[in-house]
Amino acid sequence: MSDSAEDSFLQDLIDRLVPLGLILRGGFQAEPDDGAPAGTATMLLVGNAGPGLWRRSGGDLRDEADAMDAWTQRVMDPIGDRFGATVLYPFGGPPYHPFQRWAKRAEGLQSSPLGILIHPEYGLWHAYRAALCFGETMSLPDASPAGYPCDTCLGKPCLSACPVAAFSETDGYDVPACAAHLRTEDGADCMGMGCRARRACPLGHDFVYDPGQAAFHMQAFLRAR
Ligand code: B12
Ligand code: SF4
Ligand code: SF4
Repeated sequence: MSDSAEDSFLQDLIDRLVPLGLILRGGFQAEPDDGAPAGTATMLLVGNAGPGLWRRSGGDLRDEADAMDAWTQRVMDPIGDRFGATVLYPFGGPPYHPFQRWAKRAEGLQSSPLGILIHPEYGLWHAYRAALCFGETMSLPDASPAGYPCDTCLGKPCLSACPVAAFSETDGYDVPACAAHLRTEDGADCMGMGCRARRACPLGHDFVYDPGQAAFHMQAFLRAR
């Protein structure tokens, strides 16, 4: 593809994602140890940030198990067909595709002390929904390191905000302690507004999920435990 054909190809893709509340989250040239399907030359990541996905497409979720995953597949499979890409999803495992590793390559992000990738603009309020795998090599802008705000974050409030100290820099995330708390009356705050540790981060305040969206994800997390 020529550079201008690639530009219009990417713009066409973006134009199909935006009305759904999805965004193109960068891409990279696949290396043999990336875990991409054989023959993949370029991977593009699709995801969401802030309340946009919920506001645009939340009403299209159906009353079914894993409703967000099912919706994602319904909208992304046809996009993959149209653009000639194999679509991979972050769900459906184990084993899982290494979406966070791919995201680090695509956008130059790094892990926060919570395990979630921190984005300089979106903070902790973003996620990945699909990866598009192409056989052609596309020229993509290099993912310049996005900067790592956690290094200079005074007091790292995310690590002390959890009422049951489920996060620690040395021991990672104590999932059973978190889930047990969420099942109590005191867990209603996290269940209704989203993880308090995530909310304590000073970055990305304009992207904090709407309460309905946060509650949806917390319920899905707890159901899966
Ligand atoms: C299994 C899983 C979990 C497990 C265990 C996480 C763990 N200890 O590894 C559980 C159920 C606990 C979990 C919880 C959450 N998860 Co989760 N999870 C995954 C999943 C499906 C697979 C991870 C994996 O094993 N990958 C395989 C390895 C080989 O891939 P990798 O990229 O090389 O590995 C990375 C991860 O393991 C990560 N990691 C290590 N420890 C932890 C701890 C946590 C909490 C997380 C999120 C990641 C993480 O670091 C590795 C190197 O980068 C991914 C989707 C995916 N396919 O990646 C989402 C994913 C990592 N989760 C995500 C999210 C948002 C959450 C929640 C915040 C969901 C919520 N409630 O809203 C919660 C966090 C808890 C909370 N209190 O809110 C996002 C993170 C997005 C981002 N900004 O980085 C992902 C990418 C899903 C998505 N659709 O975007 N998750
Ligand atoms: S509170 Fe600070 S250390 Fe924690 S995720 Fe936010 S920027 Fe990083
Ligand atoms: S959801 Fe609540 S209990 Fe669970 S880790 Fe976050 S702050 Fe802690």
